Amino acid sequence: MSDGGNRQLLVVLLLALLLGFPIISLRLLGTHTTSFSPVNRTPTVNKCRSLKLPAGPPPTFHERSESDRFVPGTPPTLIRNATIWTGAYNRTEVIYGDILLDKGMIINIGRIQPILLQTYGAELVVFDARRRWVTPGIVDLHSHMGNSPSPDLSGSADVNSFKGIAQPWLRSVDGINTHDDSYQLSVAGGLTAALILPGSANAIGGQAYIIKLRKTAERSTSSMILEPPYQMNSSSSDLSSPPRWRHIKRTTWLTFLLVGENPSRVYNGTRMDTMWAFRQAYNEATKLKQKQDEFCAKLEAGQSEILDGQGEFPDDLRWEALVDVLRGRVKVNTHCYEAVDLDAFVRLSNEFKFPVAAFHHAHETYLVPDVLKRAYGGPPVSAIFSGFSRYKRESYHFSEFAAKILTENGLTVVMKSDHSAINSRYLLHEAQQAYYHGLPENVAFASVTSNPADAMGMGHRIGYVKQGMCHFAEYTSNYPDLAIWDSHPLALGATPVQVYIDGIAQLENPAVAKKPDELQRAPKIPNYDEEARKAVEYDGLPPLSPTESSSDLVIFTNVKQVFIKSSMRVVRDFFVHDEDALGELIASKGKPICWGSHGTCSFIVGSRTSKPTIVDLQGGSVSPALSYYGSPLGLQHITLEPSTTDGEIFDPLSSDVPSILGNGALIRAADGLQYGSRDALMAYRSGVTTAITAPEHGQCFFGLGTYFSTGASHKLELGALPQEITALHTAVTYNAASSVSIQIAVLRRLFLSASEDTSPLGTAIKKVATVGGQMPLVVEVGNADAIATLIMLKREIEAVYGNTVRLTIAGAAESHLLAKELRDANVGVIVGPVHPFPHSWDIRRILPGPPLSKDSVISKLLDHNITVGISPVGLSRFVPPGNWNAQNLRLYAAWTALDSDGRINKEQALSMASVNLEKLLGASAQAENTDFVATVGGDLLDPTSQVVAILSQRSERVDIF
Ligand SMILES: *[C@@H]1O[C@H](CO)[C@@H](O)[C@H](O)[C@H]1NC(C)=O
Ligand SMILES: *[C@@H]1O[C@H](CO)[C@@H](O)[C@H](O)[C@H]1NC(C)=O
Ligand SMILES: *[C@@H]1O[C@H](CO)[C@@H](O)[C@H](O)[C@H]1NC(C)=O
Ligand SMILES: CC(=O)N[C@H]1CO[C@H](CO)[C@@H](O)[C@@H]1O
Repeated sequence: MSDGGNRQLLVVLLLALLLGFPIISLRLLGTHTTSFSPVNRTPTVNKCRSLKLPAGPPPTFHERSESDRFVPGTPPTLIRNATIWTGAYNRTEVIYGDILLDKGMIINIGRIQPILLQTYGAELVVFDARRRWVTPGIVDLHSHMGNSPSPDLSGSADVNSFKGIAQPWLRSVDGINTHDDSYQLSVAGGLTAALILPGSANAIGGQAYIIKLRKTAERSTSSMILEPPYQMNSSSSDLSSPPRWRHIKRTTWLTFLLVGENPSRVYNGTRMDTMWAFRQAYNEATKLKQKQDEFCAKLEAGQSEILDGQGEFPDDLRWEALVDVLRGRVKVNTHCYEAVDLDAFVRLSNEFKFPVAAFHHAHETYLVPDVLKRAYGGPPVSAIFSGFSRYKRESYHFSEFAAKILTENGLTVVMKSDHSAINSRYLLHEAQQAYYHGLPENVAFASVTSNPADAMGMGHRIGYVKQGMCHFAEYTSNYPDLAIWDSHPLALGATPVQVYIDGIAQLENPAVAKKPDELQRAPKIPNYDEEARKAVEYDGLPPLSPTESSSDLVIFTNVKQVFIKSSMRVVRDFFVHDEDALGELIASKGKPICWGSHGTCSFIVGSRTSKPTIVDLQGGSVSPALSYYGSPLGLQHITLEPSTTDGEIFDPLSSDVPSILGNGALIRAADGLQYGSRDALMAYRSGVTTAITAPEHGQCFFGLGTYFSTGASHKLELGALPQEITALHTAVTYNAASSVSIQIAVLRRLFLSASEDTSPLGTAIKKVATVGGQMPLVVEVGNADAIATLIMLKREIEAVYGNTVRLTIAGAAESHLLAKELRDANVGVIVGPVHPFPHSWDIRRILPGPPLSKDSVISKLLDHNITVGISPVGLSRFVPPGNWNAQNLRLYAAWTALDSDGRINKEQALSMASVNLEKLLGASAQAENTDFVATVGGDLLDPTSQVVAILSQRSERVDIF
C-alpha cells in the first residue's frame, strides 16, 4: 500500500476512535460457558433486596455537611457581586449577589448574612466578580479525555477494544490516563466534569465513568471519579443503600468502511449484524436477570435449599452491567446518527424494556422526534454537535437548526465535544453556536450544564448552582464547580476569569482580556423559524444555491458601515454613528460603484431606466468577502465517501509514481474541483465566497493550489475560477513514512537543482526560487524546529539564486516560539486552527491564550509585524476533517479580535480572513476584484448578523438570500 494510503489509514483510525466508524473484529457472543461470580459473596438476602433499589445519590447525601471531595486546607471562599445563572426555574433564574463556598459545598447564595461571614474571620478568601456572570462548571456528556490523551503517543489510546462486538464488561476507567494536556486546557475553558465514554468501534463498547478534571493530591484515576458507581470494586459494595448511577456506551451505526491494510481490525458487519449482537447480548442478560429474580423469589419464599446455603446467587461479571441496564440502573448512552438506527434502537429498548439516557451524535433525531418519544421509559436526550457534519454519509442530513427543532418538539438537547473531535475547552462555544441558530437562551445554557448533568443522573452534584433552599425541590447542595466569565456565557469568545472545582480555584494568575460592555448581554438572535421548517421539509438538505438579483442595479439602503480592501488590507471606508442617518451603497453588475450617506448616489439611480432591486440592510454593513483555506473544500462533498471526492493522491516519497504521469508531474487542485458541495455553498452563504485549496491536503508531497468561488455551480461559470494556479504547496510531516530529515533533503535537492529541471515540478520550483518569488511556497508545518530548518533552507536557496523566496508557514501551532526569526526572514504565517491544540508531540508547545497566557500565537506574531492569515481548522492530517467549518470563518475572525485584549480590531480581523490569506497563498492578484458581503443585524463579524446578499463583480451579479 502507498504511503498516501498509510496516512489515510492513520487519519481513518483516529477518526474511528472519535467519531465511531466501525472498526471491529467480529467475535460473536455466547461462546463462553464459564460463569464468574463476584469475589466476595455478601449475604444473599441483602443482595436480593438490593436488586430492587433504584439508582441515585447515597441516602445521607442531603444531610452531609462536608463534601466527599472536600480537600482539607481549601480556604472558604466568597465570590462577591456575581451575576449567577443558577439553573433553577427552567434554567432562567439569575441571582445578583454572592456565593459562599466551604467544605467542598455551596453554603449560601444571594444576600449572605454578615454574621455568617464573620464566623470565617480572616480565613475567608474574597473574589470580587464585579457583576460578571457565574455559571455552574461546564459538563461534557461525551469525552475521550484520558482514554485518548494528548499529545497522542503510541500505547496511550485506550478508546476502543478490538476484541469483540459487544463487551459490556469493559470499563473506560481502566484506561483513563492521568497525563493528558487536555485536562488543564479544558478547565481553562470552564469545563469541570466529563463522562468518559469508551469508543464507538463496538456495538457495546463498555462502561463509562464521570471524572472531575482537576488534579488530585493522590494523582490517581480513581480520585478523579465522581460518585463512584458501586460496581467499581465488586467485592466492596454496601448493599443496604441504593446503588449509584452507572453508565454504558453502545453504538448503533452503520457506515461501511473498509480500512484495508489490517483486516483483523475490520468488522465486516451490517446494521443487521449489529442489531443481532445487541439482541443476543440482551437476551443473555435477560436470562441472567430471570435466574436472579427466581432465585430471590425462592429466597423470599423461604425455600430451604437456598437458606441452607446450597444455592448460589446467579451472577456473571460479563453480563451484570447489562442486567443492571434491564433493572433501570444504568444510563445508556448510544452513539447513533440516522433515523434507521434511532428507530432500531428504540425498538430494542422496547423489546427488552430498558430506558435510553442519550443518543450521541444524533444527527437525525430532529427529523424523527416521534421515534424518540416512543423509547421505553421516555425520550432520550440528543447529544449533538453545533456544526460538525458531512464528514461521513451518516452525518450528511445534519442541520444547524437541530437543537432548536428538538427543543420545539419538547425534547432535551445536550451539546457535547467528543473530545478531541471538538476541543472540549470550547464546549461552551458549541452552545453559543446552537444559540446563534435559534436555540432559546435558557436551553443553550442548559445544554452544557444542567442537561448533561441530569442525563448522567448527577444533577444533585453538578450542572447547577444549588445551595438547597427553596429554589430546588429537594434539599441539596451541589459541588462548588463554577466558572466566572469575562462576558455573557453566550457571547462569542466568553472566557473564564476563574474556574472552581470542589471549591478550589483552578487558574493561577489568569490573563483576562477586556471585553466591550455590550458583551455582558446575550446577543440578539434573528428568527429562524422558516429555516428550521425548511430543514425538516427537505430532510436536512434544503436547497442552498444562490438566487441572482433580477436587476443589474442593486441599491442597499440603511447602511451603517462599508469596509473595503485598500493597499492590501481591509479598512472601514464609511461609518455613521447616528442610526437615524444611515447611508447607502449601489452596486452595478455586482460591483459597488457608489456609497456614502443617504442621497449620495441619487444621481446614478436617476440616470438609469431599469428598475433597481432594493435591499434594506436595517443598519447592517457591506464588507469584503472572506477567503477560506485549510481543508479540501471543493475537492470533496463527504470527506470519507471516496465516490464523492477527488480521490487519493500518491505520495512520491513512499510510493511509485504511475509512470504514465511522467517525471516531475505536479498535481493541480484546480483539475479536481467539484462545485456545489453543501460545505462550499454554506460557506458562500456565510460570506466566505472564495477558497484556496491544495491537492489532497497534506497527503501528496507537492501540489498546486487553486483559488475558486464557493458559490459557483461549475468551473466554466463566469468568475468560478478566478485563479487556476496560486502557490506551490508542500508539508513537513512528523510520524510519516519518511523522516523529517528526508523530507527536507528532498526539498533541498529539488530547489538547488531547479535550474536544470524542465518538468512541471521543476518549472513550478523555478517560479518559487529563481524568478524572484513569482509564486509562494506554502509549507504546512506546526513544529518550531522544522520551521527553523525551513528558515535556514530559505536562506540557502536565496543565497544560491540571489532571489527572495516567498515562504508561507501554514498550521504553525508553535510559530510563536520563532516570531522574531520569522519576521527577520520575512515569512508569512497562516494560523490554523485559530486556537491550536496539542494533538501530537510536534505541536505540543502551544501558546494557549487567555486565561492561561496573555498572548496567543496570533497576537505574538502580530506584535512582530508578521503577515498573519487565519483558518478555522487544523492544518494537519491528524485532525478531523474540516470542510464544514469553512462557514464559521467569520466567527473565528471575530473571536481572534475578542481574545486579543484590544490589540486586534475588526479591520485587522477581516484582513486576516481575506487579503492576508490571499497574499500568503498567492491569490492576491484578485485583491481589487473582490466580492462583497451585505449583512443585516450587524457587520460580518457580529456572530448573529445574517448575510443577505453577495456582490460579485467577477461574476457580474448580486446574489440575494
Ligand atoms: C422552559 O423553557 C423553554 C425554552 O425557552 C420553553 O419553551 C418552555 O415553555 C419553558 N417551560 C416552562 C415550564 O416554562
Ligand atoms: C472483510 O471483507 C473483506 C472483503 O470481502 C475481506 O478481504 C476481509 O478479510 C474481511 N475481514 C474480516 C475481518 O472478515
Ligand atoms: C512593528 O511595526 C511598528 C510600526 O511600523 C514598529 O513601531 C514596531 O517596532 C515593529 N515591531 C517589531 C517587533 O518589529
Ligand atoms: C459593584 C457592586 O455591586 N458592588 C457591591 C459588591 O458587594 C458589596 C458587598 O456585598 C457591596 O457593598 C457593593 O456595593
